[in-house]
Amino acid sequence: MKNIETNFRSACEKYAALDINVEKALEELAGIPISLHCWQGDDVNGFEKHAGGTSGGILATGNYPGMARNPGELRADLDLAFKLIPGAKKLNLHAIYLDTDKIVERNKVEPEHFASWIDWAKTKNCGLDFNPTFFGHPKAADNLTLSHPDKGIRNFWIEHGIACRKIAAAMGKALGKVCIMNTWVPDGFKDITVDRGSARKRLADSLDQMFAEKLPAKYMRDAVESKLFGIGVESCTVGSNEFYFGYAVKNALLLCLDSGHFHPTEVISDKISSALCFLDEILLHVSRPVRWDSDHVVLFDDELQNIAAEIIRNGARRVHIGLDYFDGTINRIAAWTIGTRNMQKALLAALLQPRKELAEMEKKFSNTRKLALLEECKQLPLGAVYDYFCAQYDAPCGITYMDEIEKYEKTVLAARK
Ligand code: RNT
Ligand code: ZN
Repeated sequence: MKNIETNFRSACEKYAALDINVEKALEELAGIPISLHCWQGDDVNGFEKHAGGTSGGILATGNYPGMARNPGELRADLDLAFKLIPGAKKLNLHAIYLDTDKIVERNKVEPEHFASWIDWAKTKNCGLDFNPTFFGHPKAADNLTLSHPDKGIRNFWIEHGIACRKIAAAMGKALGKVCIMNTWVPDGFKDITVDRGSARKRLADSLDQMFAEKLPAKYMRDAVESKLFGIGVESCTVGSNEFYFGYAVKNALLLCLDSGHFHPTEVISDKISSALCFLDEILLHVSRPVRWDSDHVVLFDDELQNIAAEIIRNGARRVHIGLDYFDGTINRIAAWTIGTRNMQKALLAALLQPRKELAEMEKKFSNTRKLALLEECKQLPLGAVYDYFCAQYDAPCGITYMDEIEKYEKTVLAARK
């Protein structure tokens, strides 16, 4: 602790030389919640008795031992992840993570099926986010749900969406913290698609029905998530970026930007300020695309730092941050911990930039000095400040979090056969 404190004080001096108030940055960081995606804990399988798992272009690979098999195990794993990650957090649930022994059809899910999650969130003093699950189900076998040509199938999924919005509102009400409900549907076509227009009109019509009832914004808000393609739906995704950008603006919903859902050279960091010109709030699914996969563990890479910088520069209050990746080849608790801590470090780096000075330089076309300063910022002692933040929250500093994860792996995960 003594070292942490000493290193922190000397870091503060370095930042002070650039007129940056580190304590203020840490206060701001503490107020920015990151929503951990429950589905990293069990490779998106969920706990339904009759369906679940991935389909519709998403896929978790790997068979690292110790996957959570029920809500109790998932919560125990999350307890550890929450302990190892400092700062404000939320938990993001999917509808397939209901906690009940009964078979409950998707269109019949109710808040009571998530009572144990709400209780858990109360003990953590954290908010919940929610997602209807439009995949891993016989009625999604054609990779079409809300845009399916069959009205019966569309209605089933509309009912699911409506049921989920009520659950999201109940979560927000019970916890006194707004619940963001994100709608992603896998709908798409494998090969040449000749009537994209009709499919998109059906999707818009189904969404209109699903979102028809106004629910209190202090309890729940709706987001819609676009995608470019998935495995098996390579040629046309009905809910494309243009579709949802238009739909969100028209209906004043949140737009969800997932970092893995665009062309390889297209980045979401550049989309944040555009979306915020037309929308009050947006949701991010921070992820990392690698070739065909959109969901690798989030790294502290250039794009993550750019995303964080845009969040801070455009107002963190308007950007809800969720993570969305699933890796079954490494310890799943470590996957949460590494990705979330990286997101936090990137936010901290952005908070510790001389933002005003940089913007002034840009305005005055002092581009050489701006570039020089940006490069200097890369040498500032971010790690010493993050260690101090961890210590403030009794979270491990540096890689020592792995010691606890390895201990848990030996004692708890190894027993899950
Ligand atoms: C799929 C979307 C979606 C899912 C989760 C499980 O490509 O990114 O957000 O990953 O809902
Ligand atoms: Zn996503």
